Amino acid sequence: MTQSNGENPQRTRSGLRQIRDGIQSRSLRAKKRVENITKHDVKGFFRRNAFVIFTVAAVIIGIILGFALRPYNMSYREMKFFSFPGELLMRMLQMLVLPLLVSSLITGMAALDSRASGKMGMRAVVYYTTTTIIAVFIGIVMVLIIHPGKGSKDEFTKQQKIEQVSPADAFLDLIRNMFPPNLVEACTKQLTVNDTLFTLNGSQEITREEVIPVPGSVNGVNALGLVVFSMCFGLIIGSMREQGQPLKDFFDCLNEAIMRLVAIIMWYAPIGILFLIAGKIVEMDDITSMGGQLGMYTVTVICGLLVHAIFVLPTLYFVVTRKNPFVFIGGLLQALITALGTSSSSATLPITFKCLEENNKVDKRVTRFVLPVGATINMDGTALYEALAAIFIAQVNDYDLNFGQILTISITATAASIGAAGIPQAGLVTMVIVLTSVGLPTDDITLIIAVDWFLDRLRTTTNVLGDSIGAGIVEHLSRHELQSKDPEVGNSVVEETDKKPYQLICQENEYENEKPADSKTKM
Ligand code: 7O9
Repeated sequence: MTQSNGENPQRTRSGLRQIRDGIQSRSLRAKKRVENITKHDVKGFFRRNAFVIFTVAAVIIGIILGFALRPYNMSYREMKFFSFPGELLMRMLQMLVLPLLVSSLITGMAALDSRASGKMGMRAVVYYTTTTIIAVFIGIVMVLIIHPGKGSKDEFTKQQKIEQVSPADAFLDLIRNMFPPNLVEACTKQLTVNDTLFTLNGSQEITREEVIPVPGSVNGVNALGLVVFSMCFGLIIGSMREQGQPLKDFFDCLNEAIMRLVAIIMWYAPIGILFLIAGKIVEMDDITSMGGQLGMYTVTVICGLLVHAIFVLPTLYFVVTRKNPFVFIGGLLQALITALGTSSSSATLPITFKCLEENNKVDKRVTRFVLPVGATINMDGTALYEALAAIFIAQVNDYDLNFGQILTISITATAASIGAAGIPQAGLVTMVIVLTSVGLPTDDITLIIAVDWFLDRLRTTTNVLGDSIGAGIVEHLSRHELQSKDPEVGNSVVEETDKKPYQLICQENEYENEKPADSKTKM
């Protein structure tokens, strides 16, 4: 007892001390861990979102800088110097678009068998047409409700002549451009056929004049031709099995290399965007002199685009996938801001790829297939804009449109947005086609040119959003086909197996349950 009594207090004390020490050290460690976690978290948060934070900051600084420099009335040369860093970004992005388009379409098509790609293609086409028709509908409803045109053109000043285009010729150009006779030239030029008035001396007595179509070409990528070629080529390579493997590997590798270049250029993007936006704000005409009708027109377009981008597309995404659309859009922020800065959905394509694949983890087989096609034919913002602009011009001219004419406008606007990339000098030409289809004066396009640079940016952002949400929706709908581990369907595009030789992929799929321990070693 005494022993125990004598020993016990000591033991108790030392035990207590031990416990206290233990608690203290544990709480210290916990504190440290909490501190570490928070620091780590914050760091991680900034690192993960660095691009987005930089890009958003670039837009804000660009706007402030632009407005701050406006009072200095820069000369044209100075403005060009000022927007030079922005011009560089545009050139860098455009540099990557061609190899990216070709390699991603070829590998995307080669990775799927013709049945899977057919199904996925059908889904994409259904999505493109649905959203484009909805966009046109929103545009028409907006312009009819807000009614920005008051039936007078007094406030408009600029009047130029707009060249006439025959819709039939434009349509034939579109089909012609699908089949480029010279693939190298297709990377730099588009074919166009101009009507020229010729005087024919058919016989000695009669001299008659006739309009003759003369083939020519304009600068610009023939995206449609390259898309058609790459898709066919990829499909054929995919069906060639082992024989096609070297080419598959080649384009896979090309694509991977281009994506690494994109990752580097993305660091420069915020600077470029800053100067693109600031430069444009410095350059623009005085906004206060803008007429009331033009202001209302701008507001109408913005409302239409907002309804489509913030309401329709996210709802569609939610209905199909049951996932939060705004998380998805959050991952796309950088692409959207780049679209805003560059006003070109094709130049934004590299960034769109990066955002979808890395932030939103969309399957590469889907993005490679859906995004280039979307950038070429799916332009919701453009469709909405063209329908809205046509009706605005009718309102300014006090021209009453009946239901049939409004229907004609919606059909031509849809077609124009699908064909834009295949019609040379699209922007203006497609607008002319929409207007002529209902007999509106085409010269009035000049009324809206003053605000076009600004609205172009917004519709480009809508276009990019439409393409990206399309990729998300198509991926969700095609998930069963994508899950099938058929080696023929080619996991060669899926990240882990990306660089593995074909035989290894087959082996792994055969012995799925007993994967070799070092299945990641290259043979
Ligand atoms: C807007 F596939 C690609 F990426 F290589 C590709 C290359 C070129 C895709 C498309 C094009 C292309 O030429 N597109 C194009 C788009 C040509 C003319 C007009 C337009 C319409 O552009 C939109 C608009 O003005 O509303 C918008 N600026 O999405 O880029």
